[in-house]
Amino acid sequence: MEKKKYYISTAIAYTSGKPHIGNTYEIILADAIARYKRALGYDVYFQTGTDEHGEKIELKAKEAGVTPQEYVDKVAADIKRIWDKMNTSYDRFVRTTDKRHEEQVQKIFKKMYDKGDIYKGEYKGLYCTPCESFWTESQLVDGKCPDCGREVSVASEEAYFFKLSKYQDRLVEYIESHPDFIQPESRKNEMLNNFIKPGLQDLCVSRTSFKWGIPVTFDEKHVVYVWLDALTNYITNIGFDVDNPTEEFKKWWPADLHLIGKDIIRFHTIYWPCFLWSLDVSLPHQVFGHPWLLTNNDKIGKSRGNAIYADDLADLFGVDAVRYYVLHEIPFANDGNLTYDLLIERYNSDLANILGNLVNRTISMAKKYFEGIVPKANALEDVDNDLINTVINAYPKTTEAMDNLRIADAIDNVFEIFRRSNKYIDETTPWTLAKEGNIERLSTVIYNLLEAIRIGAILLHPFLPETAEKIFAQLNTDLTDFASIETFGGLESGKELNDPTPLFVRIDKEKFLEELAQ
Ligand code: ME8
Repeated sequence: MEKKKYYISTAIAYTSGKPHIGNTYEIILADAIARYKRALGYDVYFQTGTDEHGEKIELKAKEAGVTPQEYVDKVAADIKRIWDKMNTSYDRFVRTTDKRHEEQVQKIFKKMYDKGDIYKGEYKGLYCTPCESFWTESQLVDGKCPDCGREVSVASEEAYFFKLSKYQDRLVEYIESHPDFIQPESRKNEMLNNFIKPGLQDLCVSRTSFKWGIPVTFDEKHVVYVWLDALTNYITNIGFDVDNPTEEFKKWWPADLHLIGKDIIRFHTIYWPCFLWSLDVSLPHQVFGHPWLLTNNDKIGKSRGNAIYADDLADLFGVDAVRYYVLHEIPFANDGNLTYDLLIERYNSDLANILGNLVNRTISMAKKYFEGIVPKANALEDVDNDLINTVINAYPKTTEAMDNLRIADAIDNVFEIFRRSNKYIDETTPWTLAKEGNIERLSTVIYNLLEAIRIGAILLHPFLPETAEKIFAQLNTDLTDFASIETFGGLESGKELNDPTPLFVRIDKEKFLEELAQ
């Protein structure tokens, strides 16, 4: 049977600077979804990358005394390094300075122009002549240029515009008849009521005030507006061509999910659909605007000086601890908060206590009582059924949560297996069974625990791949696919376990925070 395809993308990160933990959250979230879909048997294509043009980048490069290309090469490499360090399994890392992308953007712009969807007009704004910059009313400081403080005057320059207004009714109709297109639901209403229904203005899609962009082929003093350039990455990199779309494009498009942050939903659910319609291309199935990660309940900003970086956190706590924290702490629709304090608490309570201790205790008991050989489960009792039910039900429950993009709930369902297993140890007290010489029952209890851990690790894999692999290695099992967790009892008796090694070493919070402050 042919595998069902699944195309997931993240936003492409600005190469204006090093991405903070909030930006990195997105790639980790996408990675968990992509890995889960692969484990379910989907043929997955997972795309991420960098957004490299625009005035801000041109300015940053100037400040740094390098060319824009040198600047973006360095930042893009840093972004890729962080994505790799966080163990994300993207299939392609795209860059908007890639030749193929640039050529297609030029063709796309031309096609829209030939079709009449892009026309030449006049951009009117408040202009500061010495700075050669246009400003909007709200950008002014005391009615003056925010850069140099001089007077601005009303001026106009020629620019190309995209006819958003032409697609307004179609967009309203589409969004209303496709309730899953924009998620979460609250965002859909916000887009319809605050932005689309009040009326769409035509969009200025070219700039002449700076050079670092993709030139318009038939009018070279203009560069393509950065959002038209950036959004099209989702099609240009899978073989889209205005004249002759490739088989690759036909295979993957439409995307199943554009995963993006809440601040850029507008671009993805208003501009993007209209651009696609202009090209006679169908729309992606879903756009999910995830909430934000805050630090100390404050917005993270590079200029605010409160940026926390994923690679620094990973050096301190390990990659999977960071993955766990961000996946677990950001609910479906509300912002999540990150502090060192909270991270250490979660680390100690969930990773070290609930998961790490369970695995360590269970394997140690198997070593002690059965010389490390997986025992047989012959003496089932009622108390076992509750454990087994919890373990078996976790799979469909986790899948359902993932299907609804409730990733924090999904990972919590997996941890339910570990919490239940710890309780099972308290209920069955294996050490008492050993003392009583009740080997039949002790075998069953240890087997059930090992099997619960195996199933839990398989479900955990998409979220914390490295930890899951460490558990598989300790269990010495190759039975690691989703098909092997539909029934309880797959783990082979008679196999020898490997030595237990601690997965997460408890952190002394006070001491750690003190050292960090030094
Ligand atoms: O927006 N928490 O790039 P970007 C969670 N280049 N997510 C956050 C966040 C936070 N604190 N801050 C930002 C861009 N994000 C464009 C995208 S796509 C065609 C072009 C998210 O580097 C943000 O919402 O500013 C976006 O989805 C991603 O990080 C990259 O942000």
